[in-house]
Parts: sequence; structure tokens; C-alpha cells
Amino acid sequence: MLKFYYSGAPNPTKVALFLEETGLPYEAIPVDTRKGDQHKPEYLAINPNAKVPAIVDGDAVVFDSNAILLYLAEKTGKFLPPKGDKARGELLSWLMFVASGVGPYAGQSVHFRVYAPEKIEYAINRYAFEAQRHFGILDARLAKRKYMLGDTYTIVDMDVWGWSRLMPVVLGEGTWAKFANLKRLVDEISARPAAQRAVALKDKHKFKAEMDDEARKAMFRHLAEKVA
Ligand SMILES: N[C@@H](CCC(=O)N[C@@H](CS)C(=O)NCC(=O)O)C(=O)O
Repeated sequence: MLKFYYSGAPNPTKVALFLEETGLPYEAIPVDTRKGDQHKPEYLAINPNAKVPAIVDGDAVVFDSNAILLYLAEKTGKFLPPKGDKARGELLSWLMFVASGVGPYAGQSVHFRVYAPEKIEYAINRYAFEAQRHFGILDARLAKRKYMLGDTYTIVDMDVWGWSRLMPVVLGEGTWAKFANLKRLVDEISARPAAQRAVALKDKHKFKAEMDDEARKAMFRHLAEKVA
């Protein structure tokens, strides 16, 4: 059975959404990143980047949420346009846009707004600005389409949902008012039974909740090493 290495964070949750939407059988294996499970040798053999999610599907080992979504969509033939269809190119563009833009900027915005030990105004504004700019591009796209690629729900919508549903944490309370079209999509997906099961998956394991010294040591390793 497919093994799904996960936590309740946004990147694993979008993969959980795909698994729940398709009904693919899977074994959910918790990786408690606040306890440092991501740095254990047995997990590094699966994902050398020491992050969640990752999957092991028979001989195939796949890490990075965007790669996993594409791998599983191609494997099942579900939630992606047919090969050769012009929408397939659009799908790749938007997957990469989320992978290289939305995810990293949203993640750094949360880091500097919420977790950084010093509140550095320049960094907070830089990442919030870029996260907001990326969400704005998604919102403009959704002003003219029901889903990211048109009339059909695909892995790009699941990918977009992963981070966008955490908008208040990324940019602060009240920011949803700026992204009505994106909110429509997020609300619609969040109401799907598969999304509710994906979000509830984190409750099947008692993940560490505290961001204490142990968690900071595991997740913010730069605190112990001066590079620049
Ligand atoms: N590009 C990767 C990013 C993965 C990532 O940053 N995962 C976070 C959770 S959303 C994580 O594992 N954090 C733990 C850590 O940084 O130590 C993906 O999309 O899967």
C-alpha cells in the first residue's frame, strides 16, 4: 500500500486532499517535524530535503507536494487534463507558480510574521508583499474561471487550496476581503467531504503543538549556525 509521510502542515494536506478525493488506499505515517522526525536517517533516505510530504509507492519514492500531486494524477489519470491538451501546459505553469512562488513566499511570510525571534519590519513586509502579490494573481485568474484551468477541478486547485486556506496566518486577519474569487474557490474546496477528511488526518496522531526550544532546533536550524 502507498505510504504517505505527513503532518498537518499545508504541503502534506494538499496531498491528503488528492488521496481522499481519489480514494486511493494509503497508509498515513506521521512525521512530527516539531520533534525532529524529518532529520532521522530513515526519513532522509525517503526525502533528503527533510520536509513533509513524501510518498513511497512500491519502488517509487516521491517528495515535494507538487511532484507528488503530478505523479499521482498521472498514475490515476484523475484531476488533470489529457496529454497534448493545451490545458496540460497551463497546468504545469500553475503548478510551478505555486511551487516556486505561493508556497515559499507564504511560508516565509508566516515565518517572519509569527515565528522569527526578532520582528524585522523589512523582512515581514517583503514576504507579506510577495505573498499578497501571488495570491492577487490567483484571484485575478479566478475572477474569470470557476477553477484554475476553467470548468474542471484539477490538482492545480488542490495545490492552490493548500496554502490559500491559511490566508489569515499568512497575511493576518481581515485579508480575505482582498481576494473574493480565491476565497470562493477555497470555501468550495473546504466544503468537500474529501477536504474535511484531509484536514482531519492530523488528528489521527498526536503531533507536538508547542513551538518550544526542541521544535525551533528541529525546524529553524539556522539559529544554531551563522552562515553569513
Ligand atoms: N517544496 C516542498 C516544501 C515542503 C515543506 O516546506 N514542508 C514543511 C511543512 S509545510 C516542513 O516539512 N517543515 C518542516 C521543516 O522545515 O523542518 C513541498 O511542497 O513539499
